[in-house]
Amino acid sequence: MPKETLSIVVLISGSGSNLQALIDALAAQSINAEIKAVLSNKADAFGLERARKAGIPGLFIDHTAFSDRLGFDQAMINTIDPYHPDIIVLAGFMRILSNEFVDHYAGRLINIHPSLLPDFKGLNTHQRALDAGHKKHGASVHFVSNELDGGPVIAQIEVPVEEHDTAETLRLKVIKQEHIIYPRVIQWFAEHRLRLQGQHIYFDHKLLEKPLLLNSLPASQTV
Ligand code: NHR
Ligand code: GAR
Repeated sequence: MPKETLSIVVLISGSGSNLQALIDALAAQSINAEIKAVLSNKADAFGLERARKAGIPGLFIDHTAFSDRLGFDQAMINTIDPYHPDIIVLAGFMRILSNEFVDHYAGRLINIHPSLLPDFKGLNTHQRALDAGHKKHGASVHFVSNELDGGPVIAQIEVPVEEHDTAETLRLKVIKQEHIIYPRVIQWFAEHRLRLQGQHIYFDHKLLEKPLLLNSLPASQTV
């Protein structure tokens, strides 16, 4: 029996280059998934234009119109739920989500974070990696839990920190890798290879002991 198409809703706040990478991967590869809607808390997010250009509804909810986080999060839930998404993908979404939102989408909510978690949770990760003198930096895809950037990590990709790097050159190196790693993780969801049970990730029905490190794979190969 053929499995149904994975329904995705993407949340953004800005440029949406990760959204674009996903749109492109879905168009180019045989991934059984469809982005149903893109939601932004910023009216001028370029990602909304990317969505509309791809024929995907690009929706805007103004977080400043709500007096508290819960009101905004409830409005997002009310907007997202009619699309019946199998997963919610945070792609440069910059608002911390309430426990109510996270619990509503438990096991279906993922984020890409520009550091090798658990290093450098929160913001300004590239400068902090430089300041700490780390020789390796990168990005992590994780399930969102109620601990900010603290949910179980699915996959990571590393980049070397070189002598000449600045926060901006590091950002560019990392985001290029994000565009490879995020569509690949979403492909695993579409193939039903990933599952969260409590705080444990199962990959191909086996407990994942540590994040999958995708560096070692050539760009063309899928796990
Ligand atoms: N929500 C929960 N509950 N858990 C996580 O792990 C989340 C989350 C919401 C977003 C992305 C995250 C990142 O990858 C993310 C993970 C925004 C902030 C932040 O401080 C921190 C982490 C992340 C996203 N936001 C400020 C706030 O007050 C606003 C900053 C701004 O608007 O520029 O929400 O890094
Ligand atoms: C990405 O580097 C993503 O990892 C990061 O913001 C960028 C979004 O770029 N996310 C966060 O910092 C979340 N707090 P994009 O809009 O071009 O995909």
